[in-house]
Amino acid sequence: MRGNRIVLSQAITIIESNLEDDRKLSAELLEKIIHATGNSIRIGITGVPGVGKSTFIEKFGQHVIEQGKKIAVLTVDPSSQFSKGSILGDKTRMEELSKNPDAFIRPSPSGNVLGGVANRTPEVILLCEAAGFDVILIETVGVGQSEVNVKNMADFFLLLMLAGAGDELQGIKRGVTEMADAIVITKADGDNLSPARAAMSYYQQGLQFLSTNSSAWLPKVLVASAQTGMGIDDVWKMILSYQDQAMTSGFFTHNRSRQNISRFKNEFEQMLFLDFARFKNLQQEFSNLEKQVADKKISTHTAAEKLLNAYHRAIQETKSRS
Ligand SMILES: Nc1nc2c(ncn2[C@@H]2O[C@H](COP(=O)(O)OP(=O)(O)OP(=O)(O)O)[C@@H](O)[C@H]2O)c(=O)[nH]1
Ligand SMILES: [Mg+2]
Repeated sequence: MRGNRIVLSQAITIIESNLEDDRKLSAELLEKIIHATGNSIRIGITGVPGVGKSTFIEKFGQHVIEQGKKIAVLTVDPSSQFSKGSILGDKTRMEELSKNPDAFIRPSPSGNVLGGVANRTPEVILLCEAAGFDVILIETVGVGQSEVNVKNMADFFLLLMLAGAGDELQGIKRGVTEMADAIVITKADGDNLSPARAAMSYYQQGLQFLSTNSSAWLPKVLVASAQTGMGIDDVWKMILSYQDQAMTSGFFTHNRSRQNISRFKNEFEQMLFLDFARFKNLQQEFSNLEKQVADKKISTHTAAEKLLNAYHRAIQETKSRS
């Protein structure tokens, strides 16, 4: 909490660890810092590979630091396949930012986490906040389930896009533009400037018809260049005005509470699942039922009920043994 970045890194490693001792330590750690968390703006950034996310963050991050802020950059990748590329790329693309004492850059853990994207970014965000970082950027690649995850942990969701290609051509999945609080057309420099401006008006028209969520915020479209720095300050000012509006309306707090509740439910589901998984003999029962369901011998509902009963019996048995 005194802002020691080495200690912060070590704490994150503990939070991300699946070792039993570390899980206990994590829980203690989170209890101790919880009162010092939440005092930040959490910004999710997405866009297809190569759109310019890392380069944008390099510029944007430095700009935000110039405004007196401390910024933490976290990345969420759908698979280690992508993260390998990003980590290598990010070392060069966030060179200045990574040297800045007011920035903290942490790539997502490599290696496979059980259940894919089950990483602990929401808790890592809390650690960064407790360490005094007041702008949190969460970068994700525009594929798969990761946008939804990031949307669920961010206050503001930014989609980076290129001019001159439709959503489908850019590989942006349906629904992602609808999730965005703002679209930024990137690489708006050189010959690309006027196509970027054209794309901006195109998307502005499209977004007009989107039903707004309860935040009463109308999604914005901007152009920016990480190369020239054009538009970077506009993006920051826009986010500040969002924060202002969402705080006044109460949406900011409401949205975070909703996110906390959903995280709580997810964690409970995970705990239930892990508790179930400790009974090795239930794995056999699980496979048997799977086969019966596949062969349409029993209904899925009955199979689920049988498994639940077997689980309850297993708990009962451990109790009577102890
Ligand atoms: N002209 C121009 N080129 C840019 C700009 N921003 C990024 N680029 C270039 O676009 C390429 C991809 O940029 P990255 O920042 O690595 O893109 P990314 O979205 O982080 O890519 P992944 O991490 O692989 O998903 C690099 O060669 C950058 O130099 C910009 O504003 N203008
Ligand atoms: Mg990148």
